[in-house]
Amino acid sequence: MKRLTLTRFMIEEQRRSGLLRPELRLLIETVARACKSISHAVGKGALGEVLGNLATENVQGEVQKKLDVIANELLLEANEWGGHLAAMASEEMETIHRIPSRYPKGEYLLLFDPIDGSSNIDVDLSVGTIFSVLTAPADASGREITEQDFMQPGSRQVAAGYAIYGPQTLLVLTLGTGVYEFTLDREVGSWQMTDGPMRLSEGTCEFAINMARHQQWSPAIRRYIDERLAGEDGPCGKDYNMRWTASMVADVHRILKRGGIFLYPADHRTSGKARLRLMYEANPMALLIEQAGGAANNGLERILDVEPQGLHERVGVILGDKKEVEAVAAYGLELREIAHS
Ligand code: FDP
Repeated sequence: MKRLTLTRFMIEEQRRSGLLRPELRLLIETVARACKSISHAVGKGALGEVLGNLATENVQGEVQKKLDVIANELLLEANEWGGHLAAMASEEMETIHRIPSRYPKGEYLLLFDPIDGSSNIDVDLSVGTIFSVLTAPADASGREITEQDFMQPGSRQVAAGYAIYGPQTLLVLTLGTGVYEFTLDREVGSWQMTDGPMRLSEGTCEFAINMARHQQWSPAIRRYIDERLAGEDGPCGKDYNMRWTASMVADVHRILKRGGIFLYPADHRTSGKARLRLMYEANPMALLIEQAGGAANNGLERILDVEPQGLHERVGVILGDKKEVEAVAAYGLELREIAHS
């Protein structure tokens, strides 16, 4: 079967819409190439001496895994010299990474979580790379890029996606006109389209949440989950399944493929302290989910409308099947009360 490669897909998209700029195409190709190298490193595991922790912590105070740092370096190196970027930001770096003066600069800003779900690395479960692309403000050309230039809501993303390093290595991408999946042909080294435009199945009775954190949930989240756990005899009148892989990429990918809802709500007890990062986790995933016909909010508002206040800001995340996300929001009066108290 002849499949469309990532390169050809983007060239055809460029011809079709005239909106996809060659520099953005180069950026996506470069990120995809770096993801191939990351996939290779992940796949080597203990043989490549890439497993385990380093003695360092990242800006969030989390112990860095060797692969966090390796993947971060691979993405920085691959994207530094092509002339398509103004600057980069990563979960693993406290502040932004400007393009060194010896290289030409472009207009795009790239944000990434080099290895998402890193607690899974050492136990051989799926991890991934998440990325988001913004355009630098028009007045930024000719001056030094600042962190403030990144402070744009997710609705301004011009592209977003993730690579997932699981039984297969996949790249899932949106350029703002649908969501497409590419599988890495490891022998040939090319990304080949295997799904798309992807549409989220409605009515899947599956939710993903870390049940161990139930003491942090607001009354609205408790009610939503309790009603689903009540199954056929409860108000939903049907049985639900629960899945949790502790890797957002894997959980969101499952939802894109077969439906359901993912919840990592903000902590009710600590007035909204949350786990997931807005700019390089929640925003790209929210764009992908919306592009596939789903919804994404933080319990109060659409994630893509949140005005960021900081590079590493955290946000509650509820995403997936539109009806289910709306059901949580409908129970969300309590959440709103907490936010305004
Ligand atoms: P990780 O810190 O391992 O990279 O990014 C945050 C994240 O993983 C998500 O991928 C995942 O959904 C979540 O944390 C897992 O959280 P729990 O430890 O609460 O399960």
